[in-house]
Amino acid sequence: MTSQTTDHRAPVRTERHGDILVIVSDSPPVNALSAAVRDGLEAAIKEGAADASIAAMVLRCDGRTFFAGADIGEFGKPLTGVPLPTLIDMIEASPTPVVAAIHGTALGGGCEVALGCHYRVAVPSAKLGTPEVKLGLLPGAGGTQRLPRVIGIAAALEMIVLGNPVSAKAAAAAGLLDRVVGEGTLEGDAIAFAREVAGKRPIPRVRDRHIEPDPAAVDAFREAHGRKLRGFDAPGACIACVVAAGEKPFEEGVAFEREQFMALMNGTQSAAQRHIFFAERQAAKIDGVDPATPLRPVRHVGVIGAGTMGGGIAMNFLSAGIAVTIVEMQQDALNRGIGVMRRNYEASAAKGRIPADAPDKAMGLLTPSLSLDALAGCDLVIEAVYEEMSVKKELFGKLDAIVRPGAILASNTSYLNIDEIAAATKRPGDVLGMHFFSPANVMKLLEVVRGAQTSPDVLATVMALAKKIRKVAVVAGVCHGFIGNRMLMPRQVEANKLLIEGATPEQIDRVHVAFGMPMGPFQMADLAGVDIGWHRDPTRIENIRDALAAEGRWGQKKGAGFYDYDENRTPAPSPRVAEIIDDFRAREGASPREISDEEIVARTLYTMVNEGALILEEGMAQRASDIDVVWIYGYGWPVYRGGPMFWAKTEGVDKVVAGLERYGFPVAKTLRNGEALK
Ligand code: 3H9
Repeated sequence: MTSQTTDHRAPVRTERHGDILVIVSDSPPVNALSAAVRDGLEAAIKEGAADASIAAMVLRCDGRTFFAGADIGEFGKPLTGVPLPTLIDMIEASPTPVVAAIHGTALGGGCEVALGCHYRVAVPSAKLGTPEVKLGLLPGAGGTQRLPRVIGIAAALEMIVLGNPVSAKAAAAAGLLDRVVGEGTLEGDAIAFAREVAGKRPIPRVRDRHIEPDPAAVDAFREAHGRKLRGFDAPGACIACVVAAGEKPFEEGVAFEREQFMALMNGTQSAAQRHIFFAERQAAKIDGVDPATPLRPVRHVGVIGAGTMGGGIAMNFLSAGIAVTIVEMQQDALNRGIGVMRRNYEASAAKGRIPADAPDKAMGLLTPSLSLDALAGCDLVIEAVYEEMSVKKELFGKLDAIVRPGAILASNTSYLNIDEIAAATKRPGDVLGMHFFSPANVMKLLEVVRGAQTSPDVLATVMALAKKIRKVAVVAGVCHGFIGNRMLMPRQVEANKLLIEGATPEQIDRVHVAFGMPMGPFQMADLAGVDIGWHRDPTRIENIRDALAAEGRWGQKKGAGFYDYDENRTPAPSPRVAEIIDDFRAREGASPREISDEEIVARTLYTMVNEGALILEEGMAQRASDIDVVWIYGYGWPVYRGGPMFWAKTEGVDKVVAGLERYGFPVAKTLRNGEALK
């Protein structure tokens, strides 16, 4: 076997293995199909096609993955190099067969390249997918036309419109792979496969396959998934393209796909979703901390509190295979907490979301205890106890004496001052905040609160650990409510004032839901509990919330809050709440007026942006995009609006500033000069 290697510095090289030309892309970290890669592939395919001694070509990638898609960083910039659709057409038109040899994740344009190849083989651990919809796009290099021709309309809808990748096994079963090869022998196996198929004619081309329309599959898909796709532009365009694949000749389908792709690419939603893709990755970077900082090992985690929060926190680690000791004060509370955790796991297994043996595996890593002493050997201890400074300080003082030196001590507080908590220990450098969001085993956001004395390696360790437990972590500074809850406050204050001035809870919630939030501020209060943070004195009624709490209108759990609920928890406007609001209006001498939706937006959303700008000015967030990540992953801000700071940019700084001024809010300096939105 001879092996010749061409230019080593280029991202694409060719190697001859007898009559097989192996084309290798080496463009770390993920072999994104940048202009240089596309040009290199074009040259390599031409080389193979022009050489009569080459019987077949194998296309593979070095590094951790096959092409993970088009280079997202190139989007929105002038096109250079050969366009991806042209390259894929060229591969498909090659008179010499091309075999895609896949490992890692063949995503988006990467999957489309594989579909342009004449054959596809992959290792068992490989995944294939078209996640463009998550970037507000659709597979725009022929993917919407080729994929349905290979796996059928119904399966293509699942992959293209939901954007979730499939395993090699599933891909092979669906006909997307011709063979699953050995895990460690991809290149050799792909070459052997290429020799098997080299002489077969005609060369199979996906574009030549014919499929029938399948309106029943399209209706069933819409029925099953329509609700969760509400507000997004891309899924509808994806569906239209897949439908076109069944109805139009290939070339016409591709032209339709191109038109739809360009419309999405030039729209605000995709810009917002691309912004979030990079923002999420940027959030992991810590200002002023060397990325090479050695991390502390975290093999055993302690959690204090087995309530909803503590149990949820513990599950994150157990699911990631990390041992947890959980401590409660009373046996029955401990038993209850552990029972809830097990039932949560079993429900996931019953729905097929995790393997059948996963609940036992996870619960096998859990050690319950009634004593803090059981935490002595932990590498990280997270407390999730009552939100009261004196309680936390006492606990941290005790932990300091019990837990081994060098272990990290974290508080799950949502508001309290981490520096004050750290001062209760002799190791303030090892203390920080880990603010999980409820339900903690589900919500992706983790605010990591950096105290004045938190050591860089402690912060770096916890940020890396967050990725391991599949959270999106954002560094926050010490301030009341950190990033997320601090921005919630002006929204809450204004929403309450608007009620007095003439709005209804229904109107305010409707504006928020129409904006794309999963629920409005009053629906959220009812879900979380109107009594949360209540002073518990029914005779002390200072605001509408106090009045509701005093009457036992604690929200959904009581069947009454800002809304009345029936037994299915369906909300209805409450005449009693209207009376309470009227009482307050009378008490404050306010005569209700017509409130416009525009005023609600300015006073409840622009004020959040303003608070975000203050948070940046004070250095409590590292960058504006971190604030966006907090709101997307912690509070359900619609991802197609890109988070509050990105959204404010799309609204226009001038409009936001004018809106704030119209209603008398002092405008943050960096919002006024646009710096906060950069
Ligand atoms: C598309 O293909 C459109 C076509 O249909 C039509 C075109 C005409 N481009 O996530 P990680 C960077 S749209 C540029 O931390 P992991 C990423 O920013 C594309 N950069 O690693 C990060 O940079 P940094 C469809 C990219 O191991 C670094 O690589 N494809 C791209 O956790 C490591 O990333 C997708 O949507 C890219 N395509 O996960 C797939 N991908 O180190 C998007 C990654 O500076 N990618 N980077 O922060 C992914 O889902 C994950 O990155 C992947 C690896 C699963 C591949």
